[in-house]
Formats: sequence, structure tokens, C-alpha cells
Amino acid sequence: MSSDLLEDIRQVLAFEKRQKRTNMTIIKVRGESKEGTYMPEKKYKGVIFDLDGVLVFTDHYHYLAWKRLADEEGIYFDETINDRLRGVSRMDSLEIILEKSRRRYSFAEKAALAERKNNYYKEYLKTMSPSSVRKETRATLVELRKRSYRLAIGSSSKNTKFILNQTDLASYFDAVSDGTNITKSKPDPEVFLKAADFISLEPKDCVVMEDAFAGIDAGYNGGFDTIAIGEATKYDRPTYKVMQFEDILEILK
Ligand code: B16
Ligand code: MG
Repeated sequence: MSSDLLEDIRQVLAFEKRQKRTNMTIIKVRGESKEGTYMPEKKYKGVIFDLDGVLVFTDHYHYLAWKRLADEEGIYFDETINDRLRGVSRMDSLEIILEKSRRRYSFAEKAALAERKNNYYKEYLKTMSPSSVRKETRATLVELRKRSYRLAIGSSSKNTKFILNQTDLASYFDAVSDGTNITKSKPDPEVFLKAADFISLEPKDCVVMEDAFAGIDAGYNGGFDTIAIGEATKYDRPTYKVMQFEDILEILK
């Protein structure tokens, strides 16, 4: 037997073993993954999208705004800490940043810090325009609507509507559930349960797309299947993993 064939067999066996263990489907994306292919029957009626890190790349703006605040306060902050803030509410993000602070802040001081960071962040958001959204992302949303999926946003951000307006994305969605209509932050499923409710669907009929570990947990906790992109593909909990936004068309027939 050739060594190439042996290697193929070893990969298939490893893939099957991993699938049994994690019940995870790994999508083959343009031949870049040797893991296998999977094309489910039409299984869902709705798709709930996280915003930051999935539809738009405001995650970098969050980083720059938090970094500026942390530097001003003399608090150590880097990209690794920033990854822990993905999908997490503004106040919970601040608590993570303050773990590195030598001084304690009162509740009023924390509120002022969060507001200061949000003002920095909004300066970046004002520079966004329709060209901040990849054309493939827009085309994928159009195609999903053609395929009769109901589409909703499920974002922790209180700036969601501003971002959707800046980028001219609002009209693609049937509903928006965001930081303004929830009391519990991801990994609590509230934001996605409300999104499903807004589009009149049960969690079992929707799939949630996320870039954050906390977001994948929120989907899982709410009884949703999940699609991971970006940072969340390092997690072993999502139902599917994709490399590019448009690859979801392979899952959502
Ligand atoms: P804001 P998502 C989340 O958006 C971000 O990932 C997270 O970093 C941010 O702290 C949170 O929104 C709150 O955002 O300060 O604008 O209310 O990923 O849930 O779309
Ligand atoms: Mg996100």
C-alpha cells in the first residue's frame, strides 16, 4: 500500500473518530480542509447572526478603543485579553480589563470608564460605510433570502442599529435583537432566544453564527445549532465550522 493511501485512510479514521466524539461537522472549504464534506438536507428556517466579528469587523475598533482607555489608566492590555471580550457586554468587558488594574474603581467610576471607551469606539464607527461590508457577505445574505430563510441579528452591542445604518445592512434582516433588549449577556442565550422569537421560530429551527466562544455557548445554552467562524473555530462546541462567511451557503441549502 502506498504511503499516500495510508495517510488518507489515517485521516478518514481520525475524522470519523472526532465526529463521534464531538458530534461536529467540519465543512470542507475549497479543498483547504482534508476533514470531509457534509451537505445536510434543508434543516433550518432561520439564521441568527452575531454582528461584531461575523458581519463586520468592528472587533478591531473595540480593541483600539479599549487599548486607548487602558493606556490612559495605566492598565496592561493586549490582543490576547481582547479575545476574551468577544461577544461579552461592555460592562463585563470592563471587568475583564480591570483584572490587571492595581487600583479599585467605584461603580460610578466604572460607568464613566465604560462611557469614555464607548465614545472612543463611536469615533471609529463613524468612519464605517457600506464598503466596510465584504461584497461576498452582502451577496450571501441576498442568496439566503432567495432561499427563504428568515434572517435576524443577535448581538450584545448597544451600537448595533448605528452600525447597521452606517453600513447599509439593516434592510437584509427581518429582526434585530441586541444589547438594548437584553438583561443577560452571552453566554446567556437571551439575545438569541429573543431573536428567534422576533422571527417567530423555535431554536431548533434556527442556526446561530458566531465568532466568539461566549456566543457559541449562548447558542448551545439556548438549544440552537451553531456555526463558528474566526476565533470560535478553535472551540470544540460548534455544530459547524466555516472559514469564510459565504461558506454557510454549503450548510444552508
Ligand atoms: P457595545 P457581538 C459584542 O458584539 C462585541 O463582540 C463585544 O466586544 C462588545 O463588548 C459587545 O458587543 C458590546 O458592545 O459596547 O457596542 O454595546 O459580537 O455580540 O455582535
Ligand atoms: Mg461577535
